[in-house]
Amino acid sequence: MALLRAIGVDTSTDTTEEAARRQLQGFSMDPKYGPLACELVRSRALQFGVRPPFPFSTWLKEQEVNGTTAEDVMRLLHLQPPSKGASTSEADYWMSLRKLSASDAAWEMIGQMASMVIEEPAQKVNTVSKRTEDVARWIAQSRQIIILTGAGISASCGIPTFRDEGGFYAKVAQEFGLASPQELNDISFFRRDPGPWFTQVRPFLPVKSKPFKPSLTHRFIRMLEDRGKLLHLFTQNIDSLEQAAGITRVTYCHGSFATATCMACGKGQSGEEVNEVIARSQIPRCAVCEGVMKPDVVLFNEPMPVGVNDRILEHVEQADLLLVAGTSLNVTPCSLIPHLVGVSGDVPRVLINMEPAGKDGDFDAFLQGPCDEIIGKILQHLGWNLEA
Ligand code: BV8
Ligand code: ZN
Repeated sequence: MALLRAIGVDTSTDTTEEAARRQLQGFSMDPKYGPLACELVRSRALQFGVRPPFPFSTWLKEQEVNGTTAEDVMRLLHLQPPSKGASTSEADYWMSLRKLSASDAAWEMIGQMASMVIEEPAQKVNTVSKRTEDVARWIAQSRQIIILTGAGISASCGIPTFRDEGGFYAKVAQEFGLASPQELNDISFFRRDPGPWFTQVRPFLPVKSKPFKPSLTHRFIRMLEDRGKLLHLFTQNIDSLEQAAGITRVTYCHGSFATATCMACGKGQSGEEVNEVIARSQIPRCAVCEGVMKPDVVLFNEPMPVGVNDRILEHVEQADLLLVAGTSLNVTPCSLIPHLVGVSGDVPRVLINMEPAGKDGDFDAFLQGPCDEIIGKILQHLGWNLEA
């Protein structure tokens, strides 16, 4: 009876111990299910988050009798399968598995080993590979689209991304000899020495003499707004290209260079003049107290701009589609948006990115590649005109 309960069989009606035994015996004699009985029970137990109700050695014996290879046994257990060409033989792996099966805590040990092995890839594993047609259909049917963007959507405008190989952070790390370039983007580092941060932001500073042009992806978002389909854009970017594209339903989650604030007396100022000073390789100073003027972009361990978290929570409930583009989803709270939208369970969530991103289960579709290219295809399917 306990065994039946452990695998989620309803035993609340008058099942006797004897009847339960008969049910299990019938199951084990079934020519189709019997030879896999242990594996079927183990996977049910896994679904219910409980320990399989028999020793690991019993399960392993069944696998051995069925002629399963060590590689497949490891895969079933979510352990690292033996790499091809490794000198360890099939017999060696079986020996290790048998040794493990001698322990009473074998299931617990396997659980721990599996989470150590799958934790990192599981964060990056994505999802159903849908076709652009499917995503275009979702867009056509939606009226409340939430979009989350990151540096990848400005890559085609000549602005470096942060974490890609050869990206912005790699250059910064090299230039300033830092183990972690993130350190330099931390507010405490800026307070100690603002110079390096001003040096590193110079390449993508929005200044009149060197205006960047919005990408096709920016213009597509504007088009969604014009067509009454954009509920809200949450951008992590600080290049102000949303403004250049004329998008108004937007939250600059990590602030922007549009304004600046004195670190000493709190006086605010428009960013235009401040940005010109930074572009001339100088440190901008407050007209009142000579304190350092910091552009209102959010550094690590600085609070989010007032209202951002509330706006996220308010909009995730109203969305009928989520599009995420050009972000590695490494930074909270924006990285939580896919999960938050997913809570309702019936809103499609799409990732358009060069590489997988986010946590397992964050997305229903992953369109891999340069976002302008993918958006171009989506536009074709929608029959909407936007010059490349
Ligand atoms: C806050 C600003 C309350 C300026 C940036 C420990 C665990 C978990 C969280 C935390 C923790 N300790 C602290 C935190 C919170 C912290 C955080 O998330 N840290 C992480 C990194 C561990 N967050 C904060 O501090 C935030 N504040 O939460 O307040 C609080 C306070 C204290 C402690 C706790 C809570 C503030 C975050 C502000 C971040 N600001 N910098 C500057 O850098 O100079 S971060 C930086 O990352 C940029 O701003 C950027 O917007 C952001 C996100 O990066 P992405 O846009 O995703 O760029 P990335 O390069 O990573 O990826 C680009 C992607 O595009 C890649 O995937 C690539 O494949 C793809 N791509 C490239 N080309 C294309 C493409 N895709 C499509 N097409 C292409 N063509
Ligand atoms: Zn001041």
